[in-house]
Amino acid sequence: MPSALITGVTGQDGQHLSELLLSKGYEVWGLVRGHSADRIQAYRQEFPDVHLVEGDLTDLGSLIRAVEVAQPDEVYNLGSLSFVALSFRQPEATADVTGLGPLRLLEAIRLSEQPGVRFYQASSSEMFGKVRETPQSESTAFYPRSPYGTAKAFAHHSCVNYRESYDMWISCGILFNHEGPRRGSEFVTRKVSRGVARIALGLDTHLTLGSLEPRRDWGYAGDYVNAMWLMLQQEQPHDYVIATGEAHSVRDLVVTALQSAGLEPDVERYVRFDKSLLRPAEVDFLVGDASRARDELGWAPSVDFVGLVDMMVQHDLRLAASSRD
Ligand code: GDR
Repeated sequence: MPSALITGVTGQDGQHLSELLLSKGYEVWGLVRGHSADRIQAYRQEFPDVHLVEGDLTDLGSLIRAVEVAQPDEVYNLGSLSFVALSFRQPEATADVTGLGPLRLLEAIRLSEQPGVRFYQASSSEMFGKVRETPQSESTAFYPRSPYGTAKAFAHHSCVNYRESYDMWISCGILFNHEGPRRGSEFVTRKVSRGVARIALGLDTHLTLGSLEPRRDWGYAGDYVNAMWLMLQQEQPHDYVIATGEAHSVRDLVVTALQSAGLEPDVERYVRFDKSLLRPAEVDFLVGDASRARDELGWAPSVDFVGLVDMMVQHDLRLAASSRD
């Protein structure tokens, strides 16, 4: 039975990946910090078969112990401080967790003398930031626009360097935005799907957003964790862009969500602007070229933009209706 250690196990991707690996017969270990009890409790209830091991990406000793306990064949590093807006307010914590965290985990694996471990790093399209070319591929130069993006770029380069220096088995997935009903409500897709569901049920009259102009390449998180697993099953480690190849603006997102809830797609009526939601530097337009993943991994997304938004809105309509009753 192969075993896998997942950091960030209670997050959106951690949950999808837990589900996937358990269904494939893995022994799954999740790294959790001691003090996020509510989240851990909820995760435990949903995934009673996952073993939890305590550790923190800011603490090398705890990572060494976690690797010792779990004895993983595969390590998926999904843990990070992942909300871009927050990274501007907590740049140092972001650099520590999101940037140095993966480096510490690589050191823990290197020191563990388990040479066969395969490592997945959650790299991000935020590294492309102020894009140098469109669409972005594995060879596009990075130009991050946030403390989060710079931390992810550091982590990405560290992974490449460890792969080349120590012959470690490391693959980085450069994932574009990936969403779904498990997404946290601070991210724009979930904020919109929840907000629109509440409007449709008469619980709210509007939702409040920052800029409606940024464009993103939004895919379904369930599809994206499958790509992570596929990357670690290859003969050689490599870095892969994972994206749908289609971009939509935040405005398109609102229109599609309103339609999915059966409301008039009248953005001016339902959305209020709050300038405090603008970021000091914005990423205007991201769209990925996932040809390598398609050709080498046989990976393709199964959910398109309208299907994704509809899945989230319908989920939040049910949720809002049940909490109202
Ligand atoms: P992003 O995701 O920064 O792309 O990073 P997010 O959903 O936060 O923002 C997407 C775009 O929407 C604009 N926006 C708003 N965003 C939020 N959160 N709330 C608002 O009210 C709002 N109004 C407008 C943003 O300015 C932005 O342009 C996500 C994260 O999951 C990262 O961790 C991950 O690495 C990347 O995707 C790929």
